[in-house]
Amino acid sequence: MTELVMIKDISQHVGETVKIGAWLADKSGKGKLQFLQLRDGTAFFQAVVFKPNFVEIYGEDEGSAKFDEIKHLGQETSVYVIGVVKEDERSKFGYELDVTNVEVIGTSQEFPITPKEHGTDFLLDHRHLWLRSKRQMAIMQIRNAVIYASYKFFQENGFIKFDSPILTGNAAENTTELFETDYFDNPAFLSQSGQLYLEAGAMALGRVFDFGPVFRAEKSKTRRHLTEFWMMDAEYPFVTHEESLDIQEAYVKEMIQSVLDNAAYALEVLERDTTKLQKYVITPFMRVSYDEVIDILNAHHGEDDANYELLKHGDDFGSPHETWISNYYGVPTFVVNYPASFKAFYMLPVPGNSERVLCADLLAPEGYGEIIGGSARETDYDLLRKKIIDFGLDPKDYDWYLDLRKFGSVPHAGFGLGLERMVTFIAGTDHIREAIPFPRMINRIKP
Ligand code: ATP
Ligand code: AMO
Repeated sequence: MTELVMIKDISQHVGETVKIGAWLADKSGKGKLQFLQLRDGTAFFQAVVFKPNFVEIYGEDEGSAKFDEIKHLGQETSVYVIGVVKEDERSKFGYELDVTNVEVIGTSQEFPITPKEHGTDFLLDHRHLWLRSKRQMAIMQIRNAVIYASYKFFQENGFIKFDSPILTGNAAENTTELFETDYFDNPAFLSQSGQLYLEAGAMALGRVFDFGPVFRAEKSKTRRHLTEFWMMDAEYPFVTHEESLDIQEAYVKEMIQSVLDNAAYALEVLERDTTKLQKYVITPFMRVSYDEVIDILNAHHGEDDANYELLKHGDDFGSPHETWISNYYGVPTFVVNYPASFKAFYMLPVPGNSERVLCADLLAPEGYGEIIGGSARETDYDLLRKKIIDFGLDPKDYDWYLDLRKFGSVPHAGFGLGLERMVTFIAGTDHIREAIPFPRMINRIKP
């Protein structure tokens, strides 16, 4: 018996003697009993040490000494624990380990994260240790399930993974949010989105996707913004905007279903209401236009808010409006055809209405707000070049991107999904900082 059993698989070993490599998350008990809360990254689980068993196995002196040693182990001591797996209804997990031996691997100093109240800054300063908590483990497992589902969805639907560069010479999105760096005495920028490169990929390989870190010098401190986050970008030729929304909807549903199937324990730890998640998988997403949304907000919002200022068609709406809209529909909702004036330069105008563009933001329900931004792309060389100039950008920086419209330009569309926003939504947590192992925010770059 040399192979370690992972805690998540313990139910497959009822009646067997197993060996677990774990850390001691907590400990309780008195007299002849010690309850060890073990964690190995896959789950938390209770092991029971009963002194008379130890005396029976090891004799009075050695058995008592071993039991006393276990009684004094500190939180986060690393151990091999050997024992027999038993079904036990009293245990939250449904199973317990009847311990026959504990081997200490590494002792632990006093662990700084105690069950007492810690402020957010303290926890973030200790992020390298905070990650060991049950809740953080659960969120990281959901993140993993979302990543796995993303690769699966795209690979199974004919997309090719196409990696865009992280060091770039031009802005993809908003020039005020660029991180600049020195590139051999010339300026370079950290990528905000792989989209422009993916468009080149789509013209070469057809359906492409990219999954990597992107960077935005976000000045605002909100529950939904990081300065470094992971974006899932996809781009596809010969696809209409409506078909693009179909792809996005299928993708989001598959991610949610995959978490329900593969991270059930994590959802339980987080006490996530899974009936809501199931509903999002089976219910068609809403599709409403920006102009309808303005009317709906104006019609309903004044009812409970006397200070509400009417929105004009053409106004950008903010995060409280987004929250209200996504709660109003109760399912993920695509808001389509925003004004061109506050969207990116590369978006294709709505046929017959140059003031609106064929784009969509997908708003998650339950107040989680935008999780996807996407659009159909301008295909005409002259119109795109004019847009670049109108947006105050230098067409020379985009010569390679403009080239894509010179050699067999085709209708194409794509989208970008913020991984951490998706994870926050599926996990049902409050703040995006817990959805990434080491969050980068305006005042935080350590650890
Ligand atoms: P566990 O799941 O290990 O029993 P937990 O429920 O405290 O621990 P954490 O991952 O530590 O889970 O964090 C849960 C939330 O509570 C976080 O959003 C954090 O802001 C806060 N928090 C975490 N740990 C503490 C603590 N020791 N004291 C106070 N607040 C905490
Ligand atoms: P957009 O700018 O809307 O679109 O970004 C796409 C998605 O990325 C996420 N996101 C963020 N997540 C965390 N912190 C941030 N600071 C942050 N900013 C954005 C959101 C958002 O929906 N190139 C286009 C996509 C495209 O059209 O293909 C783009 O980047 O979930």
